[in-house]
Amino acid sequence: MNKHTRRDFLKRLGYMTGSAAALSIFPIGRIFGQTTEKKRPNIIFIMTDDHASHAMSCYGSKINKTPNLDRIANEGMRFNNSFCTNSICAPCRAVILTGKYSHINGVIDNRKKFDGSQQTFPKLLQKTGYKTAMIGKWHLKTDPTGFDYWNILPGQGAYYNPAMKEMGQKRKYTGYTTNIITDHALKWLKSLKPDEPFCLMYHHKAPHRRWEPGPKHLTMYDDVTIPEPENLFDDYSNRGRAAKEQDMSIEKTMTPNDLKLTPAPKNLTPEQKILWDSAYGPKNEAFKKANLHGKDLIRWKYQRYIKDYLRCVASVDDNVGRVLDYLDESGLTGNTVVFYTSDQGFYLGDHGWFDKRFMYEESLRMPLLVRYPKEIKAGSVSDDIVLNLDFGATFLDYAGVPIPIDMQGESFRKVLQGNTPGDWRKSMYYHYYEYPAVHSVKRHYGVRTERYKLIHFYHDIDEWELYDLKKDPKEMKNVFGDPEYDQTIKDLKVELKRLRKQYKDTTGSPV
Ligand SMILES: [Ca+2]
Repeated sequence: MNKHTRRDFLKRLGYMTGSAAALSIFPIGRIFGQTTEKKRPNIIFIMTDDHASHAMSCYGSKINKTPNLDRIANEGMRFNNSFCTNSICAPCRAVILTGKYSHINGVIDNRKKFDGSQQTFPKLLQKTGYKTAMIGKWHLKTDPTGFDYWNILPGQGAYYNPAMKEMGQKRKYTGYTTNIITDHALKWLKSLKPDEPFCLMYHHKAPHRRWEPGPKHLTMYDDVTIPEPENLFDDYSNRGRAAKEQDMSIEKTMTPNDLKLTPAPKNLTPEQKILWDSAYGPKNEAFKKANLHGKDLIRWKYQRYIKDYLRCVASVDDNVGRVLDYLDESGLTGNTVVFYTSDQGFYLGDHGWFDKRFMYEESLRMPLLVRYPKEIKAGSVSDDIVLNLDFGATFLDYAGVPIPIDMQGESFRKVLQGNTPGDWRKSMYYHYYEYPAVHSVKRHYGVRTERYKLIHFYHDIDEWELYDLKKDPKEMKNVFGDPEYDQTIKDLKVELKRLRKQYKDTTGSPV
């Protein structure tokens, strides 16, 4: 729904002002009545932490299989150009909740606290009769608001035997966190009354650093060598200082703790510790004996990292399968919109890196799969640009709830129906702030279109980068300053200025 149709919709419902304040106090649920209420779809928003789309078989992964995630793609739509607006955990979550860029919602980096008194989509859904729940990784420092039920990991949370905070009460659980979060999600789904529309935020910690696999997957991939990305040994020539001065490389940044070369985590039960030690002990012994150096050592580190990462993903895949099975068994599949995404992408050895933050493709791109049999053609694929900014508006659209004018995202329900509006966005705006900080990725903003990406590193340095994604999809050559692209740069700067104005971003240096 674009701004115009949004306004028309508000008028049809009798709102003349369209102000967010008016919307948030009006009991919209009564407008719909009982009959319509029953038809409103349920929403399950599955989000993982740092799961890159190139580790999903439905995106053509060369390194793993994700059969349950693929089910969502096969029965729904897969997005090739779903992007985040600020590639880091807490900011992305705040953008999703509010439908507003970081400079508006206040969470520009992981150090900021989320102001839970502001307008969020769960609050708007709740006011219209939706049951809302937030289960799993939250990472916003303040307690969740707008949820009938919440049970979250404090901070980053633990991979094993996690403490969780349930409606304000701390409790400890025994087991593997990916399984436990799913147990809570299923328990909540089973507690709902029939025909009660619901919205469940089901959020995994996995596969976030330090990639601790569950007992079931500790030895998965032991007998195989995972293919390396072609730019694992990138030397950052033809790039600027930002790429050269980061601190997120597999070679230099990854710690013995990341690589499981240290003793088993202290919080394991004796049974879990036996399994952990029997999995890593012999492999670590072999590593010490091999006495690796140089590229061989980097190659070993990559294998250790990527296998642990993929083991964590395998558990997510299993557990998403449990939820999809439950929806089938309970007859909910037909009337439930299921989203799968991750808070941003991740470097899987690409450019020699792990982590995220940069506007480069691997961390800018979010996986996005959506299934809703009533409206979405099975096995469809979209190249339209959608953003984490759009989720809130899309959920409200499905629920028949007016989208407040001050939400900056747009509903992509029509895109999902295979009927993309002619004026759908052709470019996206990005802004990353967390510097100086861990991983040393300098502040930058930029614009990405179908073919080009223009980035301005404006803090600490003043450097521009331009990538021609058609000729250089791996972004190995900055062509800013190449006369061939003079006009392209002029056009992209105009577009960047327009987007900064549209989204009211006056932070960072002017274009
Ligand atoms: Ca993340």
